[in-house]
This record gives sequence, structure tokens and C-alpha cells, in this order.
Amino acid sequence: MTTNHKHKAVFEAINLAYKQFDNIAIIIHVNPDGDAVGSALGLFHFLKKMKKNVSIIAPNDFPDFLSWMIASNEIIRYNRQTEKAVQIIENADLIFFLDFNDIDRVPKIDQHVKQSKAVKILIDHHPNPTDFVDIMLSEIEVSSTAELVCDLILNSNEKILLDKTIAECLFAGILTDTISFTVNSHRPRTFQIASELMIAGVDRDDVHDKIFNNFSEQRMRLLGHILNNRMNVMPGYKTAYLYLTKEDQKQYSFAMGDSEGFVNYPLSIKGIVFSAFFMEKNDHIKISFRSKGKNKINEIAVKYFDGGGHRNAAGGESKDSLEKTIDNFVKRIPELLKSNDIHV
Ligand SMILES: [Mn+2]
Repeated sequence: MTTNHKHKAVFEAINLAYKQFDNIAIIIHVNPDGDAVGSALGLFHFLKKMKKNVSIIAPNDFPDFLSWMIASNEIIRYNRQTEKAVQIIENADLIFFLDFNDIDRVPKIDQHVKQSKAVKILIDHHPNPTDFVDIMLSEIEVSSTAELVCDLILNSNEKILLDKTIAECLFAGILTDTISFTVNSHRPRTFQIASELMIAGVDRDDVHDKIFNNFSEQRMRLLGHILNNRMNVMPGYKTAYLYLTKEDQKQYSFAMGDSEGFVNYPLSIKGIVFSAFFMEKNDHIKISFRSKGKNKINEIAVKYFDGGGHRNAAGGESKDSLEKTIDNFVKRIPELLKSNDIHV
């Protein structure tokens, strides 16, 4: 039976579940970000302290700049350690799914999950979760999955176990999704949670530094190239977009995670409230969308770009060429403005 988020009741159900079972798997989404890795490791360290046999499984690699988190090297990548990952899922009595809302966010792992008899728990903050679990802690207003995991711990009888190691991982998740408290952080509760994590020993500046000040020289030059040569600003539309060709990626020795956060830069231009970033991949175009404040960008991601996400941060993809995909986006801008009640 699926339980919707009713705060205390759901927290209690989850607390009961992890107390009852010993073999626990934590599964995070494909292309894991700081919130996926941080929330998973925070929960992992917490459950370890409760003497649980716990493992984290990711579909594929995570960016290098997250590897400072303690035990990140213990995360099992399905693409590299398939057999081990399958074995863990088969042995699990309890599976946590963190930071995603649909089983198709864990490609290939989904088949094993479907066969598993384990109790399944979703902890997530993306809109419209699908029903593939037994207990659902889904709250779209929170900053991050890490915030929800922290709230879960604070509401448990084991909150005394919250230490610096757990706190740093959770803080990393919150900082990632709020870009150091500049977006998705309108709720006072987010800061209360952050405060608890700092009391537990987090050095805020240190975590910020590790997450955001980690550019390679090539990546910094790539950013310069994009902003200078690959950005189109449409002030009348309150919109700007960036793109990156395969040729650009080759020229700047593109490494995984290098374009992380680039989509946010156009929002620093006065008057721009919508931003998009188009990246040419081998067989498709990967798109990131961002918007400011009450303006919704996720609807066009769903409607035209086979994607989804939050009000202010969404993603999508296209099988068309880069040029055609961008044209298609520009064509949809009037609808985007209208649906957000912006008249130009
Ligand atoms: Mn997240």
C-alpha cells in the first residue's frame, strides 16, 4: 500500500522499516548529482551506525568532484559492477529509492527491482511520482532529497547518531540543489535543517568550496567560450539559451559534469527569467531548463521535449538536430510566456 507524505506518520513507517530489516539497498538515479550522492551517503552512514548491512547502487558513474564524500568509493556502479549490484538487490529486504520519481530513472536496474520482494521506500522531491513503492515520502516543496533524509533522521529516536560525516553528505545535497541557498530555498525549514547540520559539525564554506570551486582550467575556458560564443539572449522574451556542439566538447576535452550549472548563468542577466541549455550528444540533444521565481519551465519540458522536473529546474531531450531542437524551443517561447502570464 502506498502511503502519501503525511509527515510524522510516514517518518514513523520508514523508521519502523529500517529498524526491522538488516539488508538494505539504496538506489539513486542515472547520472547521479550532488543531491543523489549526498542524500544516499547521508542515509548510508546513518544506517551503518545502526549496524545495518547497507549498500548504495547507482546506474552509472557520478562526477569526480563528489568523490570527497566519505565512502563515495563504496558506491556500486551497475554499469561496472553489474553482478554485485544484482546480488545486493536480490538479497535486500528493504530498498530505498532516493531523488527520483519514476522507475525509468534507473535504467536496467528497474528489471531487478521489479522482481524484488523487498519493502520499497521512495524519498524524493520531484513532482508527480509514479507508484512503484510501498511507502512514499514525496514532498515537492523541499529543497532537496537530502533535506528530507535529514528531517527523517531528526524525527527518529536515533537522531543522536547524526554526526559530522552524515551531516556533510546531507549538506552537500542541499547545497547542490539550492546552488548554495540561492534557489529552491524559500522555506524557513530548509535553513533550520541546515542549522542542525552545522551544529553537527558541517563547515559550510568548506562544503561550498568542494562542490562549486572545482573547475579544471579547461572547464573554466569552456564556460568562457559558451558565454561568449554560444549564448543567445532574447530580452524581449525574457529568455536566453546556451548550446554546446560536439566539436566544442572535443576542443575543450569535455569531461563528465563539466557543463554542470552552466544553464544557470543566463539567469544572472537582468530581466532574464527563462534559460535553456542544449548539449549535442552522440544520438540526441540533452536539454536543461531553468526559470526564476513563480515562472514554470517544467510544463514545456513535459509537453515538447520528452522530459520533466521541477517548476524552476527541468530537463528534456530531443532526437532532432541541434539546430532543429533550438528552433523548436524558440517557437515555443510565446506559449511559455503566455502560460506564465508574461505579456511582451
Ligand atoms: Mn534533488
